[in-house]
Parts: sequence; C-alpha cells; structure tokens
Amino acid sequence: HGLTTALPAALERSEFFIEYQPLVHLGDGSVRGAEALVRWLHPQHGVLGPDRFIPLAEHTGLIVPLGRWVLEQSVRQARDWRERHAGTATAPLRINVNLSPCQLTHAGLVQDTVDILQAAGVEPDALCLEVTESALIGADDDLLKPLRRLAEMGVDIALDDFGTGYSNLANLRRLPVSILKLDRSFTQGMQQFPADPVDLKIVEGIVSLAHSLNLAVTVEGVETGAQAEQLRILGCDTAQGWYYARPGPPERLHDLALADA
Ligand code: G
Ligand code: G
Ligand code: MN
Ligand code: NA
Repeated sequence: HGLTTALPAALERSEFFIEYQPLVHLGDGSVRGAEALVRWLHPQHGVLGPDRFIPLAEHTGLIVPLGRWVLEQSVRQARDWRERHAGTATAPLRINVNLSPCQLTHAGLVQDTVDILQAAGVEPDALCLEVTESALIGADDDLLKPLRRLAEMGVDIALDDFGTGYSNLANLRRLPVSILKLDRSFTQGMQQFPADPVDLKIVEGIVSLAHSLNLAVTVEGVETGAQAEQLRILGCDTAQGWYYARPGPPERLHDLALADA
C-alpha cells in the first residue's frame, strides 16, 4: 500500500532508473542490443526490482506514464549507442522494451511510440517491444491492431516468456510478432550434461517451427557456456543471461559492444 501511493511522486522525482542487459548473437558472440529493465531507487527501501512495483503500477494505471518514460529513456539511449558506434564494425545496436498488457489497451500507444522515435531521431527498426505470451493468448483484433501498426512501421514485436502460456502454436501465424523469447525454464533444462532430453526436443521443435514462420528465437537466462553452446547447436539466434552480463548501466553495454567491434 505504501509503495502504491508513493509511485506517482516517485515518477515526478525521477526515482526510477533503467539497467540494460545485453543481447548476444549466438553465432559469433557479438553484442546486438539490450533489454531495458526498470528499477526504483526508493529513498527508504533502496533499489526495488520491477516485480516489486510493476504489478502495483499496472493496478493503478501509473504503468502508462511509467512505461512511456521507460520507452523514451531507452530509445534515447539506443540513439546514443548508435551515434557512438557509427563508423565501427558493430551492427547498429537495438533496444528491447517490455510492454505490459495495460499499455497494449491504452489508445495512445502507437502515437506515443511514433512521437518518441521521431523526437529521438531513431529508426523504428532499432526498437523491439516485448509482450508476454500470456497477454496475447486469445487476443482479439482490437488488441492486435496497435501491434500490427507498429510492426508495419518496422518495430519488432517479441513474444516474451514463450513456452509457458500454453498458446495454440497455430495461433502464432495471426500474431504480428517476429521474435520468440524462449522462457528461462527451457534454458535451465540445458544446465545438466547431458541436457534434459525432453527440453532438447521441445526447443528443437520450437526453433524449427519459429524459423519456418520466419521468426527469430532469443533465449533467456543463459548462465553457462555449456548452455550457450547447446542452444547455439539447436539453432537459437540470440541469447541473454548472466553468462554474458547481468543487467547494468548503459555505459557498460557501450564498452561490451565496442570490445568486440
Ligand atoms: O529486472 P528483472 O530481471 O527482475 O525483471 C523482472 C521482470 O520485470 C521481467 O519479466 C520484465 O519483463 C519486467 N520488467 C522490467 N522492466 C519493465 C518495464 O519497463 N515495463 C514492464 N511492463 N515490465 C518490465
Ligand atoms: O522480461 P523478463 O521477465 O524476461 O526479464 C528478464 C528477467 O530475468 C530479469 O529479472 C533479469 O534480471 C532476469 N535474468 C536475466 N538473466 C538471467 C539469468 O541468466 N539467470 C536468471 N536466473 N535470471 C536472469
Ligand atoms: Mn522481457
Ligand atoms: Na522473459
């Protein structure tokens, strides 16, 4: 309750900040971008993670202005990285931003996104919006329309926590998504050696289906080199996890990306 009532003032006082976790190409190990992860530097409680306050912000509607703020900061950060990397061998870095279901139903989503990209001078293809699989289960056309418009503009849409939502796989064809983010639980199945044979088969099947539908596969929660190698062999495209880097300040991503330029 205390946290809930403190949220609006926290946004005004700029108590939120963003950490960035690198997204790495499994084929060559290069840094391709990052996921933006919001935190709250609470004056009494210290740093709070998103699971402590995102549900509260969703409940009160503050998620809309907070989400807009995260998008604005992240897109500006992507512009900064791209400017500083211009002329190097690295591919232009991309930014992934999480959207909560309430933001999807907010009428201003498409226009806000267009305005934020234009104000920062960033191409839509620099941005990927992550939506959880569960938010899109049974989604009707009204819910999908804004995502379709964003996808037509060139914004990538990723299906986050994929594989946990029991969605009908045939349903994927109808969704304007271009990336599947495999849930961390599958990566955990690659921990032991030999890897869990059922997880191997499931990931193999998901990758094959995804690629046949022209979707890229990103894996989350990679903690060891053995997991990364297994997932690379299975054909996954991009990886994220503590093995590469924990979420951190934006300068760190810059250093990591330049180090492999
Ligand atoms: O930062 P952490 O690794 O604890 O992330 C936990 C969860 O919080 C993730 O599932 C992520 O999707 C969610 N999250 C992080 N930042 C944001 C944000 O800016 N908006 C929304 N809606 N969710 C976020
Ligand atoms: O959007 P999503 O819920 O997937 O956000 C990613 C979450 O996973 C964040 O809370 C992040 O801190 C966490 N995370 C990122 N990398 C790893 C990892 O390698 N292992 C584990 N256990 N958690 C991770
Ligand atoms: Mn995510
Ligand atoms: Na996820």
